[in-house]
Amino acid sequence: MTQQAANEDTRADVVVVGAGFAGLYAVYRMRTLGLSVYGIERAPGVGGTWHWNRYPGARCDIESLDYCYGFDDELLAEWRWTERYAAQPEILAYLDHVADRFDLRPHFEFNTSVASVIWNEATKSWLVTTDHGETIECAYVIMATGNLSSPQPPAIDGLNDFKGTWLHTGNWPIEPVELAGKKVAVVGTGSSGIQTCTAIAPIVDELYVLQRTPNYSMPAQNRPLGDDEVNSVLANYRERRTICEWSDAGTPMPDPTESALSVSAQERRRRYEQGWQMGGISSLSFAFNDMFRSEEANGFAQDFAREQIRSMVQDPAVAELLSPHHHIGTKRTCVDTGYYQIYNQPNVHLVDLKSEPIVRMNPGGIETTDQQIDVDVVIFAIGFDAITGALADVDIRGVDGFTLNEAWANGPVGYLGVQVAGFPNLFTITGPGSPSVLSNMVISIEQHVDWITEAIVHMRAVGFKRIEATGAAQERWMAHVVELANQTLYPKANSWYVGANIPGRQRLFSVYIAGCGPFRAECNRVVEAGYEGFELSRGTSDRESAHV
Ligand code: FAD
Ligand code: N01
Repeated sequence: MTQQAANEDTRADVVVVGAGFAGLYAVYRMRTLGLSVYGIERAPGVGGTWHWNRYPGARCDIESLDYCYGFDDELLAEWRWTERYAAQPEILAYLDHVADRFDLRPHFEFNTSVASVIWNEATKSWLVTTDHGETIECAYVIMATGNLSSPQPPAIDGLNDFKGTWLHTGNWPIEPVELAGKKVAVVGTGSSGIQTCTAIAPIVDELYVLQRTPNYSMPAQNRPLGDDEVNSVLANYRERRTICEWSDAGTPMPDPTESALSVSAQERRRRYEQGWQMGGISSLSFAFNDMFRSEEANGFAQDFAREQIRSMVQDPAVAELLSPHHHIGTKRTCVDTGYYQIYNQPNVHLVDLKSEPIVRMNPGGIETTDQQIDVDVVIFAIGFDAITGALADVDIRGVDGFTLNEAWANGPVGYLGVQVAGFPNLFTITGPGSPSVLSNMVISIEQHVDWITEAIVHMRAVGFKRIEATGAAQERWMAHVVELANQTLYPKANSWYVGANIPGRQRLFSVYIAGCGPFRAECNRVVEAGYEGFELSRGTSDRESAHV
């Protein structure tokens, strides 16, 4: 942390929490406004998701050429992605490069967690306190804390009795973990579990995959990116980026326009097969426009996916256990390179936790109702307290001591994903009510940070110092978000999207399902309507530096 970043008495115009894609860009944009920025990050370095998730096989499922920043042409031209879907080390190297190229690192206090963020009505400023006991007073707070950054801890009896090593995919050590020749159990078969199992199956002695619910996984059809391909994409990159920004998912794929019910069975199959060859998370969802809306259309895609599983897995009983039966896509679809084929290896054993639940862990490994599984290493790929976890962990108190956890007692709410009513000048990135986790997150992150930056520019231009979403606007917006979601199959699934993976959590589908383009249009409209739904006022903060 340098003096450039914070004033001597630890005041700053803006505190940014988090140094992932969102926090890095937020610091960059705030600095371009001439504001003093104080960044705080729990990890020892930048990267966010890509710092923490170093498990074997971790990689993105949005194409690398789109899962990157678009704000700087020189950055785009100088960075060369080597694969269609980059692996974790490459994405982390990219974010390290961004941090150095734009000199962002000195703005951050690393190895530091924010413990509380308290609004002071008297001074109209925020007091941000860290776990080191330091307090920073600031005019604005940007919580760039991530939607998938709070790993769900394993709650299994006897965990501490286990004599081997246990790890969580979402908090993987920086030091190399030796798995070759070991007996390993992986608990959980979401994206992280599927990637981990696929990567380690060839090197471990025995692999036990403990599956509670099977998930659909699409073939990545990953491949190296050659210079010619990259050059041709970069030659028209602005056009491609604009398409991403105005699309539903934040990707350059054209949004589908036809119903699966409007074509013959033969034509449907042809399109699914075409999608399967194309690969990626949208292999089946880009074929037709009603996969997420129509039980029947979804059923066709499910049948096709289960048929693929049966064709890849030799043992029909194992194939059946691996075959999901929920609406495809309503739990995040996984993307793999050879996942189903690992079950044809003699060292890979599928354990069906539905028929034999875990009883406890013990010194040797995991005891289920049917067997003792002795292993050297247990890898928990059991997911995150998604969307709310990182923010709920911080003691955030707004006007009149109203806490964020009170605001979210009935599920996460927000206005346009950037603010929660009752918390003036505090911004969230890809928060509730935005396309967030259903979009290419980097597209969404840039849009949010740009919107916040423009809002601050506007406030400075007209002499306002306080911006706050109104409760009425937030209520209207969330009602719209929920109404749109209820027209789809998404809310029916027991997914982390609705908080179903956290026992006792109030279910709420808080993601804006209409997608990036319609969301961007609404955010622009709100600005054109004079920041409709936000209260802007002069405030009287005497804690802002002269240039704010
Ligand atoms: P994060 O990257 O999560 O960064 C948040 C940071 O805030 C973290 O470093 C955390 O340590 C810090 N933080 C949180 N709370 C505190 C606190 N109290 N004090 C201090 N620091 C704090 N999205 C896609 O669009 N495409 C993909 O292909 C994709 N792949 C993914 C793969 C994995 C394995 C995972 C887990 C997620 C993936 N995602 C993907 C989602 C991914 O999280 C986002 O794309 C993006 O990286 C989020 O960036 P962020 O900066 O918003 O949050
Ligand atoms: O977590 P998950 P994840 N006992 O919640 C099981 C992104 N991501 O880390 O379905 C036994 O999806 C649980 O079972 P069930 C992406 O957005 C992207 O894999 O609840 N099992 C499930 O199988 C993704 O969606 C990539 O019955 C338990 C699994 O653990 C999000 O991050 C890669 C259990 C958790 O799956 C989260 O993915 C990785 C228990 N007590 C992550 N508790 C890309 O490829 C949970 N489970 C881009």
